[in-house]
Amino acid sequence: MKIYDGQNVRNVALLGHGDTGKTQLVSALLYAAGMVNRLGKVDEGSSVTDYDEEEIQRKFSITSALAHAEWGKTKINLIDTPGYNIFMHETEAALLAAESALMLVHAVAGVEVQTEKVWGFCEKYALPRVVVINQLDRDRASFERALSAIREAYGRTVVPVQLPVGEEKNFRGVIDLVRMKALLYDASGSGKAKESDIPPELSDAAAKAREGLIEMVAEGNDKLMEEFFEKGTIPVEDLIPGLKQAVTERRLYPVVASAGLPNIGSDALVNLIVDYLPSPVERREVTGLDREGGNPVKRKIADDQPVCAYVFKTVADAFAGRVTPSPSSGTR
Ligand SMILES: Nc1nc2c(ncn2[C@@H]2O[C@H](COP(=O)(O)OP(=O)(O)O)[C@@H](O)[C@H]2O)c(=O)[nH]1
Ligand SMILES: [Mg+2]
Repeated sequence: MKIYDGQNVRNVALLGHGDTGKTQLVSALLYAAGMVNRLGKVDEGSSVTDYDEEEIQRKFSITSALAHAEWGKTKINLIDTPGYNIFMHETEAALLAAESALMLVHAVAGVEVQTEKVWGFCEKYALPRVVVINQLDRDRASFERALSAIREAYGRTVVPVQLPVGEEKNFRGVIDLVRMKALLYDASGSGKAKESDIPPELSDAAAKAREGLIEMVAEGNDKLMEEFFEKGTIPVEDLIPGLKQAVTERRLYPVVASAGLPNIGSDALVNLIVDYLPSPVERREVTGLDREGGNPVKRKIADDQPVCAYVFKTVADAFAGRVTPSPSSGTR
């Protein structure tokens, strides 16, 4: 088995209201990362994480499920969770195994009842999160409208790091506001972008959005604030670590544009997970109970510490009996 350093692992839960496209997005990310050889689809019963008969038949997730992607040196464990109210206990249990979350928001429906619920879970477990405005290819989808609903609900620390290129059936890519490049996806559904210049009609909007991002990254970071006042901007080599720090410290919640079904934005999102979301090592320590007296003990999370596991899910398999999936193996 391949061994990864703690700093090269990401445990990411996908959260959101039912039907925001979590299960579809997991399949899209796995395909973009080259982990599976076709783009699995919820509607065809071929998604990677809705594999239970009942889930395939009903076309929604009932339990949380694990899948993993390798991306360069990094192993990304994706935890797909159910979005329906009656299965929320599964979702909450999965969060104990995650250091961060992708919060999916439907580009047509905006903030919904379970969005608020799972946002509350993230607050409870102090999880850094990326807001994914998803299904931007749908009729009546609007990045701007969804974004203002999210900001109205959660405040100005929710800040775009991408803007969509096109919308509804013309949605074809994203602008990376950190590197100021357009990432365009073709109709093949590969999830892999071609990098190009920002389309001229979007350059003003992109420049303005970038300014907003830079200001938020600098806020709460004295060194960057000084640099910002001195130069009127923050160079990209300081912006990247500054943004990572702000995300990890939950001073900033980055927003991205996506559509899992046509697989648009996927490799950009995988890169973002690696670049900006924290590894388990950055969680630093956890509290558990000792075996003798049940007294609370703290354990550092580091590669040189003894193995210590937290079981967040056990499945009863008709053939294999009870199975406890580990993040390193996935459930299938
Ligand atoms: N047009 C479009 N449909 C999508 C997209 N993502 C998911 N869907 C559809 O939305 C429905 C719910 O998707 P699913 O992944 O099961 O949502 P979940 O409940 O959040 O896991 C399914 O019919 C999907 O085919 C997308 O990006 N664009
Ligand atoms: Mg699902």
